[in-house]
Amino acid sequence: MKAKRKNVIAIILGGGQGSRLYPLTETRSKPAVPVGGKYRLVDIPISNCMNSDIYRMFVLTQFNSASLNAHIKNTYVFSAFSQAFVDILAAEQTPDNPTWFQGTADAVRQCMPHFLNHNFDYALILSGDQLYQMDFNDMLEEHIKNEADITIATLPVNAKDAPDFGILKSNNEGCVESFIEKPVKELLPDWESEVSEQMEAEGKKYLASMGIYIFNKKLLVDLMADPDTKDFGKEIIPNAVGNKKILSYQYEGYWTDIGNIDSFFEANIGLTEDVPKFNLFDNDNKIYTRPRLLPPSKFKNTMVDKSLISEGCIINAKEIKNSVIGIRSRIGKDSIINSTYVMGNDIYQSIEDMEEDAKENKILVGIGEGCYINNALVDKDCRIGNNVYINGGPHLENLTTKLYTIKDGIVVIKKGVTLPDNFRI
Ligand code: ADQ
Ligand code: ADP
Repeated sequence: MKAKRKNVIAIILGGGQGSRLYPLTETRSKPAVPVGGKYRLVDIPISNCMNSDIYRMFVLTQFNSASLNAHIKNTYVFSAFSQAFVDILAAEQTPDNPTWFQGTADAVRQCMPHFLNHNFDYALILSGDQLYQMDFNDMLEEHIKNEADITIATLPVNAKDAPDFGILKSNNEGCVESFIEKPVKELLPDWESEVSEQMEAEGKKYLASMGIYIFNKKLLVDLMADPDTKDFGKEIIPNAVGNKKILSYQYEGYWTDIGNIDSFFEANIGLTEDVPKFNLFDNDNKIYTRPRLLPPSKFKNTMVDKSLISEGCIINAKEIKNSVIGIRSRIGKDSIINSTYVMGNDIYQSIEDMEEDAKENKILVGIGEGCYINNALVDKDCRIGNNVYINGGPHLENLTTKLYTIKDGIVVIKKGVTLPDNFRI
């Protein structure tokens, strides 16, 4: 049976305070964080919805930012004759709700009046910080066929990763019989599930919630009536086990959470692999983003290996290896960039601007000459001088300064900062 797709709305949980992605979320909301050189985090769930023919989407975010607004407004422009939309719902103070979203369920609760302005039978609830390509139609079809109240997408994981997730057990019919949010290591032996032979061979014996849920509308409305439940993982799902029919929809494709600096870095650099697990070159599962109509990138004397170079770059670097270079990047001669994600720039500096900056001894936007940058994330619009040396790695302690942060050996240069000539990290 084909799901009635017109009856689905997607609710994308765009992020709480985003503290795990700090400092990338210092000045922007999490959905607006640039990923893969030319995309933003929010493009991933939106593209998955569009590829699944789901065209009514809400993005829930703790705070609204100009860049998120501009990105959504300029990207997801649909025909006036379609019902498609992407609406940003930011936490707002109303007489009834004086506070920010207190958790994922609270975010959905506070936005319920907006959802109820639309006709729908099913709500698809998605996280905003995951990298995956999934057709939600199969999941919807299973949900409808099995007459479930709630369906949770699940993924087999190993014992090391299991404590980071909601872990569940299901019966032979795939119905969830028990659920525990982020179990401590000691509890794990009780939570093994039967998984496919391949997953078993990889040691992935625990079924993790991917934080992707389908709810029947009436149930969602009922559950949201209780103001004491703040989170899906901590309260809504555990409370529903045993009372409601919850289906586990098992998925074995590539899926990764990119909610912290380490996983965000890995996911971006992972795109440079020979056959990346996340495929940007898939015609049937396109990742959409803003068409910026930028000129082609140009190079001079550069050796580029295993890297993604976005549009509109001017690159005179000596070497770029295992790196993702974002839109409008400028990299000076003799510089070496290794295992780094350079997010790029919001604007080009005109020749006049550059001359003006040079007169005032101001460092130009981009990366200067003779730099060495390794294991780093360089946020947008930085001005990095000449002969700057940044060598991230496990030898560095965690640290936060005004200009940069070091987390798990990854150096994150903050948005828009200036690093003077000869600066060393
Ligand atoms: P977590 O990812 O740890 O676990 P949570 O922090 O609640 O759960 O975040 C879920 C999503 O909602 C994220 O995209 C986050 O940015 C967003 N979010 C969080 N607070 C928000 C708020 N106040 N307003 C808007 N959006 C908010 C969850 C489940 C686990 C499951 C993992 C899978 O609870 O059971 O295993 O997801 O990643
Ligand atoms: P992105 O390409 O990363 O989506 P935008 O092109 O939307 O970024 O630009 C990001 C910010 O930079 C926006 O606030 C936009 O108004 C600003 N901006 C873009 N181009 C220029 C420009 N030529 N001059 C000044 N500001 C600009």
